[in-house]
Amino acid sequence: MPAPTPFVPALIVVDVQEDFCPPSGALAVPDGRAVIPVANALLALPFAFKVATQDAHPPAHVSFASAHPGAAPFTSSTTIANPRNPRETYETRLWPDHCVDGTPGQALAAGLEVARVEHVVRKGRDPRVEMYSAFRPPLRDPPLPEADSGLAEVLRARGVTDVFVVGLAGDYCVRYTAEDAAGEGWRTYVVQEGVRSVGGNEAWKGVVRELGEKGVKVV
Ligand code: VGL
Ligand code: ZN
Repeated sequence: MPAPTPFVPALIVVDVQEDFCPPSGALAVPDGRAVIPVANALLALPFAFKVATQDAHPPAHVSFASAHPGAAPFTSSTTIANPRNPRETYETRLWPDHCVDGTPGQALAAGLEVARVEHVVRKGRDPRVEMYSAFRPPLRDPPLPEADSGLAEVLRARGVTDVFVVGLAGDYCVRYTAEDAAGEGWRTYVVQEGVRSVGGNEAWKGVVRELGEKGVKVV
């Protein structure tokens, strides 16, 4: 008989934080609080490893509209360059100030069962770059090791084979976290009931297609 395929599943709960939850969050995702019971139900299951991520920005982070004169949150964007290679750039949307160090909005959302979380990743800490993915910023030519979260190494050290993702926001941090996980070679699943998006259901439908193209299964 062939050896059974190893199955070592990890759960990543992405950015379930007060600032992404209505009604009070600075960058409230529509219906965002609805992901909390789903995340809690998954956290109660015997995943081999349970991770939560936290968007954790310093004041005046490059993704804040307030850091760019004349820019408006949600509607403006800016070009971010790789600090080591001015020719590598990407466009990113600008946001209200959110998840700022030392503010209550950065906290994991009330009611999330954080006691079951074994590892917390704080991301977006480098003031120069946006980082939606829980793994690393999109600037990779050359990569910026100081902005890498180290999560890939932690998952590899645990022998993880499969990654399950839920959280906020589906069209930003969930999406790029799942794409990077699949790109690292893990079988990757997004549990749709546990996701809400900045752009609502319409935005999420488009993301589902793109995730499929990157090898991520939406379940
Ligand atoms: C996120 C926008 C800005 C997210 C983080 O967690 O999806 N979105 N920062
Ligand atoms: Zn952010």
